[in-house]
Amino acid sequence: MKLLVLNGPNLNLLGLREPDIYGRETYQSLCERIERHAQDAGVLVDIRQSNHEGVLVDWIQEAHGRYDGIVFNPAAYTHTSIALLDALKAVNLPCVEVHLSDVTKREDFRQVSFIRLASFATISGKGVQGYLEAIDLFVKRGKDAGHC
Ligand code: CA2
Repeated sequence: MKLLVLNGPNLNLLGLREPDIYGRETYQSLCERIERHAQDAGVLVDIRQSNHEGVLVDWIQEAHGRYDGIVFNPAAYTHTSIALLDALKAVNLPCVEVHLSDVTKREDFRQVSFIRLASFATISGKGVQGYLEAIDLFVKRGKDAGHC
């Protein structure tokens, strides 16, 4: 199984600002933990981050036929981007939406998620662990479907 892990704007700043909300772990450490967990689970992962909506749209489009699913933390674009929703719908790849913080307990504007509409699960408020659980969900889904 091959998964694309996508991260949206400002997540490259992890560990450098707002540790009370997003934790102390750096973006590099996040990537290392995802890679280690994926390897243990027998899953191939490519991890990418962009601050640009169009770049994320391009990567989702290019994922068609190359990946079995997308683990996606669209960051602030979660709450605004119909373009990302349309891209996910267009490629029709299974997606798990991940948020480090518990968005359900934050500002009103974070209660809307366009990405949720194209995701089979949302994991929120579990920090880096949320990405690892998203990988596990894909593995379980694959097993349930008899693919591995
Ligand atoms: O909780 C999450 O993972 C979010 O997707 C993070 C986004 C936020 O807009 C979403 O509502 C919830 C913000 C990402 C910004 O990341 C930073 C990390 C460190 C310092 C500053 C920003």
